[in-house]
Amino acid sequence: MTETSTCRICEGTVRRFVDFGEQPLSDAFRDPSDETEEFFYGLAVGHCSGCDMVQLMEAVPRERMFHEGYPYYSSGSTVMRSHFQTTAARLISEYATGEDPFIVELGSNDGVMLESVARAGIRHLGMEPSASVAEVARSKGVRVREAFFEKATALEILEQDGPADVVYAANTFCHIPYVDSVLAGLGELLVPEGVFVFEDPYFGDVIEKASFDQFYDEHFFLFTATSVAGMARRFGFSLVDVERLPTHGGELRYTLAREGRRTPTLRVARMLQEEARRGLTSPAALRAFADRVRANGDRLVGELRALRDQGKRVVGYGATAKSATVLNFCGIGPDLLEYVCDTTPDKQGRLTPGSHVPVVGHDRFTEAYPDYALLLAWNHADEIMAKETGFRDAGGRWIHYVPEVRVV
Ligand code: DWN
Ligand code: SAH
Ligand code: ZN
Repeated sequence: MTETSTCRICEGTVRRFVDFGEQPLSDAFRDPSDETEEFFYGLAVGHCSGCDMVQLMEAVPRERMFHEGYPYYSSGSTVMRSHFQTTAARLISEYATGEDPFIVELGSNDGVMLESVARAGIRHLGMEPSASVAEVARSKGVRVREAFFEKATALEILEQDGPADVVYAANTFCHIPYVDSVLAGLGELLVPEGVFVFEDPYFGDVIEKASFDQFYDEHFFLFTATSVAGMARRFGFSLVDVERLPTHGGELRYTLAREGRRTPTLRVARMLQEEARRGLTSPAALRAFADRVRANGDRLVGELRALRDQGKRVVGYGATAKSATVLNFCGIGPDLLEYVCDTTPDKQGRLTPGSHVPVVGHDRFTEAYPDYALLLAWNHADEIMAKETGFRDAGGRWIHYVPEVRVV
């Protein structure tokens, strides 16, 4: 893997700071009878000193990741469902105040957020290229267009529906290397005072928790307030608000408006100051992160091998996209994990990408509790711990690997 690449934001030089080697597509759960060759790409992460953006060194073509077989359904978590209901209520009360408001969502997935907007009778459109999840959203009364959002599709929306008051994107903008096209599209689509609100995993949390599995094919960028403020400026926008969210292991919600149209909140300045003080992307911080990744990976494999040698039953909990990075980077396969359980029907009966651990339904877990469960869906720990008290009562123990390897 090369040591440098060209920055997607400023065309400066991106320098690699961590390399996870060859990786499969994180959401390409394999049919056991599939004999075609599995697709791999080089997963390494770099930092651009020109604009401070953290990004992957290599982009996977978008059609390989987002298509009719995309298996991630956002409504699979109770906590996330309630998060998106609250979000819909806020978007409506803050931005749907005009005569005939129009709300657009990028990456609307199974309609988890827009179903509340549809129910409120507000004009809306979900942009969602993955047919599998778009279909579920439609069945909930959500209006969806099955396409990638970019400048060309933004212009088509504008022509058909007129300008949008707010465009929202959760866990989607960081999936898009072609930000120039998306921000140009937003420049066309939004009303003059319109805003782009988006939330994505926060690099500040990745550094703090060494949560290295936030890096995988779909997560092209890991943003900070500093890098987003710079990116916005470059494309005629400014960062006017920022808010910390507890979702997905720590995220930031950013609000962009056209330059000069809205006054930035105090929170923006405070966040930028805090990031500068923490030195989030300093060479020392990036080096320390890479060291922790290796150390935690080694410890995790060591723990799993020890348990196997003691004849313990160990399984994985949650066939997350993130876990592709952990399992493949650490070389954890069916010799160390009996199965990974997951509530998503589309993932069950398949094998985890690259590492080929069977994915089974949640029933398998409760029918005969294992001795240990590796919490791959660590970002949903509170929700999962609250409902899996039976596992603990049966003497089961959880293996965590974020922020460090712990058995509890
Ligand atoms: O950014 C992304 C996020 C929003 O979703 C996408 N690129 C892809 C996906 O990433 P992920 O797969 O890492 O997301 P989650 O939400 O951590 O995935 C949780 C997985 O665990 C799902 O497959 C559902 C499953 N699950 C379960 O089996 N039991 C989840 C919960 C809460 C449970 O109780
Ligand atoms: N917003 C949901 C889904 C996140 S998964 C949530 O937070 O849970 C990312 C989603 O973005 C996928 O459903 C994928 O199909 C979609 N996506 C990827 N590129 C996109 C683009 N250019 N425009 C719109 N959606 C896109
Ligand atoms: Zn740059």
